[in-house]
Amino acid sequence: MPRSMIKQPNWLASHSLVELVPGGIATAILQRLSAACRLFQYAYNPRLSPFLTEAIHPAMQEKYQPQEIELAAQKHWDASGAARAIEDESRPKYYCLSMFPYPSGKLHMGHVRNYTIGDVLARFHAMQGFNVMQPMGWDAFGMPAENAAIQNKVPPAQWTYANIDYMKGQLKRLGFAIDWDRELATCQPDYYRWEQWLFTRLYEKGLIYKRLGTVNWDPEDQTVLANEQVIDGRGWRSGALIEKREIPMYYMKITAYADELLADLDRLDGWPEQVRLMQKNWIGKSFGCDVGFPYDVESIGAEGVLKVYTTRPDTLMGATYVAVAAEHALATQAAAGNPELRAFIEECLRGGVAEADMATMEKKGMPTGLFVIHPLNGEKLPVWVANYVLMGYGEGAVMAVPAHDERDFAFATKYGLEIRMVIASPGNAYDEVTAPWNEAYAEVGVCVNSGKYDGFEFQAAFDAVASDLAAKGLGAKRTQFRLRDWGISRQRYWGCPIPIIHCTDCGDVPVPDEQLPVVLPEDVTVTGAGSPLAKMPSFYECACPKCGKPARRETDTMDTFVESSWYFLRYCCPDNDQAMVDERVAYWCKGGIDQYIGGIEHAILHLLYSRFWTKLMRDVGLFGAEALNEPFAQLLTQGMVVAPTFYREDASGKKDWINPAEVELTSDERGRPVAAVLRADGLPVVIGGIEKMSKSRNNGVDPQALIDQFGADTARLFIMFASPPDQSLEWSDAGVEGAFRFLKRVWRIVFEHVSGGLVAAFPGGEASEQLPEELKTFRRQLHQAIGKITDDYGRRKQFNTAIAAVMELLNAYAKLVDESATARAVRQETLEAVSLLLYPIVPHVCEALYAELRPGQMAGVQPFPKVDAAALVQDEIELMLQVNGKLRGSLRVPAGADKTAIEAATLASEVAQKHLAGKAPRKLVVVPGRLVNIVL
Ligand code: ANZ
Ligand code: ZN
Repeated sequence: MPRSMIKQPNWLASHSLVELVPGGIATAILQRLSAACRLFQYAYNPRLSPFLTEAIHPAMQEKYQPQEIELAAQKHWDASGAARAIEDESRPKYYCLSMFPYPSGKLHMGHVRNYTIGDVLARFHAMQGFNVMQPMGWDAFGMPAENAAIQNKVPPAQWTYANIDYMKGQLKRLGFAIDWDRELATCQPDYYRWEQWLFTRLYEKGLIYKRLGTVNWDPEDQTVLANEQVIDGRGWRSGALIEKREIPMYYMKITAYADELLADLDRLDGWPEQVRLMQKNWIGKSFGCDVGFPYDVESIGAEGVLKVYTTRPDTLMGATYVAVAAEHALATQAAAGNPELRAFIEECLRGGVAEADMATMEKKGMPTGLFVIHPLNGEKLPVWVANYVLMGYGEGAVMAVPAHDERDFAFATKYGLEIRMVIASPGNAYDEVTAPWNEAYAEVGVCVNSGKYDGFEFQAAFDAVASDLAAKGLGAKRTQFRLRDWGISRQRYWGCPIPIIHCTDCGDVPVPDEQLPVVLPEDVTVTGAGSPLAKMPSFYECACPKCGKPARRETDTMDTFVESSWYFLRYCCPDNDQAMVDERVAYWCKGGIDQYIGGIEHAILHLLYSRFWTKLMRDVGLFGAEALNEPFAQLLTQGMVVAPTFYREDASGKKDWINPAEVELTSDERGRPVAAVLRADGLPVVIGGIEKMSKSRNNGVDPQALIDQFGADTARLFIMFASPPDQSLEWSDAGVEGAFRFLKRVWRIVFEHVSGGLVAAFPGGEASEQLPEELKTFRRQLHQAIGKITDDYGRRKQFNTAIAAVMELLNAYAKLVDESATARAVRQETLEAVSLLLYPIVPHVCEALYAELRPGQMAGVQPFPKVDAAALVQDEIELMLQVNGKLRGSLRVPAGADKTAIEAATLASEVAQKHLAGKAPRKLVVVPGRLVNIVL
């Protein structure tokens, strides 16, 4: 067909369809023919797929068929290596990291959410021209594998690898653009050997050391239990009363980095403030003072000083007793002749040591009958044993100031100990008159009842007390951290073996490099009673690397937090069998990993340990010149996935939780559930609250069922649409169906357009000026949406609003009436843009749609749509501006401005301000398109 016969606007002539379609004019015609006539209704065939640059572009399938489209797209991405990340200095890099999963069996909705967020960011940045790396791996060591092994009698390794296999399949089915060449599992020797290697370096540097540590000992199972395996003081399996035991353990000296870990928090401005605060509190730097209380020799029977640590030396004159931890030497001494006290101490020792419980638990104590002397006023103060004093913090003893410390207050009130106010709050009603107190006044203020310190403010009192104590040799200022060294020994099997050999002559000898890795035997039987390693002479019998004599290999393994503290660095170079990391870390991690995404439950330990390991590796010199100080530049903590709960109660009041999938709901007109029945028996079930999806409430929705029914794109779209990434997401079947309907609608819109034949997209720029008003207005909306969505993905990371903007845009699209060739070009432009705008979230369907719109082209490699500045320009018109009917000037307003807008512009004009002089006009007369008259 000669070109002249096709009626087309000027810009089309120079930007013809022929150039857009590889294969030339013949192809273009064929396409039009086949699309327009629909003679050949090809079933969607992946091999003849629109993803391939084949000459014949089959007619678009009318129905949205996610399963076929998604598999075809995935196949194509795999074949083209779309997600492969290759170092390329010429492009800015974007390292997009999601917290790797524990291979528990199958993905849960929290995983799907986490990895979808990561994938959206990865794909968006790729379209923005970044060289993107999105890796994935497996946090593969840990207790659940051992529990499963006991239950199912399969070795933990076998169970773990089977789970990895299955879950990897699920991740692939979700279409995440993961570079699987970088996959790693922490239970593989070629991963953990480097951890062992670093362990030996750190051990030699004194950054790992051995000392006694307290563990939970189950006397019946003869095994050490993790805190979570101790339930009400008893072993979870045996039910035996748990004892505290001291055993040798390895510790990492994280306290040596406390100051740096704290100071660098200030630089992490890409992290949520809340997480920084949690880390800050965890590190817990406190400025305080040691205070010595000389023994009362009469009661204690010896000379000595009881040391306490306080952050409030300004309250020293208000100390009315001292309290020591159950493990404290004075407690032990007093218990010797006091069976009641001994029983109390034993009770304390059995209790959990979880610090979180300390604040809320009931304060309990007993007097020891011992006394100490107040260092400044010489008073005799009683010594108590109290369960709220921790042995591991400060000196294991506190000076108690009930008037100004909540815990001391609760304790003193309970046991009738004296409460003496020494801090007055300026402008507050706290004084002697209001005593007895209802609560402690824990703020700072001005000293009262404090002798020579009366009238001193906090810092002045702090300094004066500290120097008076120092003069007596009974104290000095001291800064300390709450952070403790990290005990990494675990008496478990399924973990990374600690690379130490115990020799009777040479002591603890690190395993030499050439003997690494110390491989964990995988073919074992786990019974739950003690570690299998300790029963395997083939594992623990060895020769001392130093003297060659028979020696014993350490059978403890490392805390699994160790593996997760550096996996993100290994992703950069997983294939290096000569070194832990190499120069590729410098490329990918320069300036920090660009985005880290994961659950808030890892806000403290995992992130802190990862920061610590990064600094350790830096100091061992592993990063070369490009020293990496902090691993994660940007952190996004995703919100919880919550869902309704359903249950039935049995006669004893025990709740039987029922999965939402088994329940049939009846909702009121507003969509709120009013009744629920169990599908199986049609009888009612109770509707519980909305709670975090969990096993214990049986309210998890299986992502697999969702994918099977609607496809991955619907799952991804629903999850991204239901709420912003950092907020909690409420599961809703109606929402899922809505997401599916939306994709069907997009499909139909494109189908209808494509059926009318393809055209070149409207090019924008200068051509915009000639557009009729309707198209101009619509294009303005299109390009405003592009601008907004770009900002939503990039800066705001709020994908729900990006989706909403596309929805609005498509509503406007549906209302377009213009059917001209130009309008078709604008429609083409819009639909191409929509396929790219939605691509990061629903890449499969967008890949298919884009291939229909631009045969032979792939959406994923296109640049993200750009705003056409020309489209944003609003035409202005000029109105005459009169005052009392006399022409006084003119007013420029947007062409489409309504009456209210014109009135506002009038009042804001210089002319109006001058003539009105602050008064309101009597009247404003607007003659649209012509003039405004201000009547004074
Ligand atoms: C007297 C006092 C008066 C205190 C007052 C507070 C308020 P941070 O900031 O976390 O370092 N403390 C010291 N050692 C303790 C231990 N082993 N177990 C439990 N509590 C202990 O907290 C320091 C404060 O915690 C110290 O300051 C001490 O109580 C308490 F109006 O001393 B304070
Ligand atoms: Zn030896």
